[in-house]
Amino acid sequence: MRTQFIIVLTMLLSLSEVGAQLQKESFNEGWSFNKVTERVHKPEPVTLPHHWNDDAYETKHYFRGEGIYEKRFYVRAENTTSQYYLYFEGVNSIATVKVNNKILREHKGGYTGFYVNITSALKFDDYNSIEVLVDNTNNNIAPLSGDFTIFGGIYRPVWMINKTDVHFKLDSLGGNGLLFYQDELTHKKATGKLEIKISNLSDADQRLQLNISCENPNGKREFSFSKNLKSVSGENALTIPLPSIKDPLLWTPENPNLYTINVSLNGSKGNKLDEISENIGWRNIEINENNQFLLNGEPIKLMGASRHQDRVGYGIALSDQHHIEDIKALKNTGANFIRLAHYPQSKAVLEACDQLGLLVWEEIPVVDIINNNEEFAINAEFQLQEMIRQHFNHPSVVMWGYMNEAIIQVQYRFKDKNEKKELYASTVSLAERLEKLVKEIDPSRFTVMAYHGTNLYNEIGLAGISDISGWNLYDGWYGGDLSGFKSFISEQHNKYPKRPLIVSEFGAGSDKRLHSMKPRKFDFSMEYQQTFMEHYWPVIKDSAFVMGGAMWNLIDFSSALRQESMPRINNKGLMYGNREAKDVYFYQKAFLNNEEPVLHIATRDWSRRLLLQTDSMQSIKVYSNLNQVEMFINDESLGIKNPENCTVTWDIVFKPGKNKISVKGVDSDGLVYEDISYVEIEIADINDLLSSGSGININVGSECYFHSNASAEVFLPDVAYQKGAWGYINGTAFERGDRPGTTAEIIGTEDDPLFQTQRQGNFTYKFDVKPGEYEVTLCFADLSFSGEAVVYDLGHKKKDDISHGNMMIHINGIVLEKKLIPAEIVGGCNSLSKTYVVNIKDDSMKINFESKEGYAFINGIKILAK
Ligand code: GCB
Repeated sequence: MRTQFIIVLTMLLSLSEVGAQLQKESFNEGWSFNKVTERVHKPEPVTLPHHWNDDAYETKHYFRGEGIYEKRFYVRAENTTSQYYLYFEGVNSIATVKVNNKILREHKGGYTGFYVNITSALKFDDYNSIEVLVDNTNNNIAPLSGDFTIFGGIYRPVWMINKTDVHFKLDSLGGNGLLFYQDELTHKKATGKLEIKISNLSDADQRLQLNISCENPNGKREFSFSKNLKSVSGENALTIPLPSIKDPLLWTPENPNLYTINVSLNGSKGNKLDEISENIGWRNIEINENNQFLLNGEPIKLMGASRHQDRVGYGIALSDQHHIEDIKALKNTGANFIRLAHYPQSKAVLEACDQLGLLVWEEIPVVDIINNNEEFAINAEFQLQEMIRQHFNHPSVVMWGYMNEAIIQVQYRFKDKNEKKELYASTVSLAERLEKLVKEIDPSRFTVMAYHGTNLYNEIGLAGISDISGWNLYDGWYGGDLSGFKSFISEQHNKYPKRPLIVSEFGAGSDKRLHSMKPRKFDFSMEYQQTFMEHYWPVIKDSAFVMGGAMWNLIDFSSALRQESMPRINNKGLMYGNREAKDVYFYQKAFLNNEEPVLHIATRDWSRRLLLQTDSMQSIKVYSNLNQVEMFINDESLGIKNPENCTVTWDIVFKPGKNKISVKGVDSDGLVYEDISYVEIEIADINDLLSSGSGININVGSECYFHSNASAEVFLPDVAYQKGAWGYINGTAFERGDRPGTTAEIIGTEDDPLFQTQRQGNFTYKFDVKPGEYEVTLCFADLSFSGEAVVYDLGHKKKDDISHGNMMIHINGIVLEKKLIPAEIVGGCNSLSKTYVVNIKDDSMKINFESKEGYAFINGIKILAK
């Protein structure tokens, strides 16, 4: 035992002799977590990062409340350490940190990191306890609401940082003591300076030495120098000009050249006290008189996407690798721009943007609802200061945002004119404060705000406060049509030609279960999202006055309040929540990526197709940035075509069964590329469907094919009756305004899209089946109850015409229902499926729906032969 002790001791001594010093260690292990509800104490063991809102994927009433994280940890008295800090990378939303029952810090803001010096509360050579009370209730700090889930928890890593009394200052804004300022930059020369803050927590003044060195992207030392200084007890700040660098390698998205600055702090005996190493980049950013963004003097159109930070299965408790994977996926599309919506994101994200070359718009979560009070405003300022302080040194960041759609709630939710006026005015004055603050702390970057598509922003004087005006535009999705996009931005430019304009959002939802040969606005088909994106990107590219665009959104993300086709998920992603790319991802890639050849058969989202006879000709789309593409079906050439707008289509009649689609493309150097995909085709024939046991399933009221994950059934688009087949006679498909169906969530089913459309009136469905026994399932949801409107859904109208459809249903004269009122059985917007077994003696089956009160309706039909 004794010998072992001596060996360990010798190892420790020899480690410190070679200068090894523990600087920080993870503090993520061994916690217990307990929700503070009804005072029930049921702690569960957790490892950080952790969040408590898995329920946000299930219900819009996800838990917003308090949670307590606790742990015990041992602290040894050490010579090398005298100050102990905890660094929390992110806790949503309010954190109160207590060590050994002493409150050391309260931090308000869920998306920025913070330090806590815990030294004064520690017991040495003993166990200590820590308790972090976390609160994600709606608490008068931004965000109060938004189209994203406000997950609660200590959801980013925590570190224990060991320091001596004298160290680089870990400040109350989460700064690490080092700021880099670029002064002058040309292709020939780069100059800059460092602002260094040192905390001397000892009582005495100290003689110190700073050693500063810099390596270029190739690892070559650019300079190295030392500086002696005397630090007084307390705070010390100094600004140190850096030696100029000759022929600097500039940072650009194509060549994200990073220089590393190393700063170490030594005591009078040459002992190392602290060190920091930061990556910096040399780049100039300007906006010219044509409102173009210039990087290093060259115009660059900013094109990319926004990104939220959650991931299915993990919520927001992500690993650095998770973050990096997302940023790589965006870079891979050829994007040069990312909007970190709607809040500051993890250090790993910013580092990845620096390293991969993405220009960043980062913003604070002042979105949606803005409280008109001083506490809210002061916290917004604080979050802004923290964000800028913490991410200041990242060359990728080029603009700071501080508001998103700041008047949307006031516009739609408030009725009183005077109240509206007051709230508009207070929003403008908050914007002016935030704008001023950015300009004070970081005049080197631009400010930006995102508005939704209304001139109100101009009228109330909010537009134009920031350097850049961002417009979130959804023409052809929530409202209007695709052409409205160009008209809107042109109108803005004509009215305000001096305002730099960026399209801060544009996107359309898509659900892998929905496919359409006639894609239309708000049908959530994969195909409409493609149509939408194929329209917007060229307009952005071709409109010289537009600085750029960030599509909405890189990945489907969690938004617990959202309903639509996939409740709880905003499905406007280029990628699914599991990070699989949708076909539309390759359109964006073909459109933006000039470096890498793209050749992608856009059939991956829909590889098994049960088709109506009338749809047996399929338009097969290929996304490519190559000049020529040759299509082969089952190895037979269909000829060569030239993509336009990175898109080329062939109309193909497939043979039933598995079909091989292959394409070859040639680039300008004559290199040949290939892509292969398989589609499985079945043509819906009434007899085949019934005899094979698949049955005839109809997605009533919709032009979309619906693939149910829940039942593995395919529901065919609703069609008018044709002899020898099936279909409706009379009635009308339910449209809400100019969109199909409702966006309200349907309770009691996962097949929301099936139940969200219906046929209404007095109508019949006729099936030309042979006599025999059939199982008929009728799927109902009374949609006259509108569900709760979500404010982002600008086209959603509240519905008051409650009808409580009351209907009589009979099949070939047999009465199935005399007086069926689905809403009375299950409630409005709830699913009700009823199955009836009937014996058909005639040559066709006719299901009659007759209104008794309100209107008769049906949302889905399934017919199976017994
Ligand atoms: C917006 C909002 C964003 C929403 C998006 C949408 O304009 O800024 O937070 O998620 O629209 O999908 O509706």
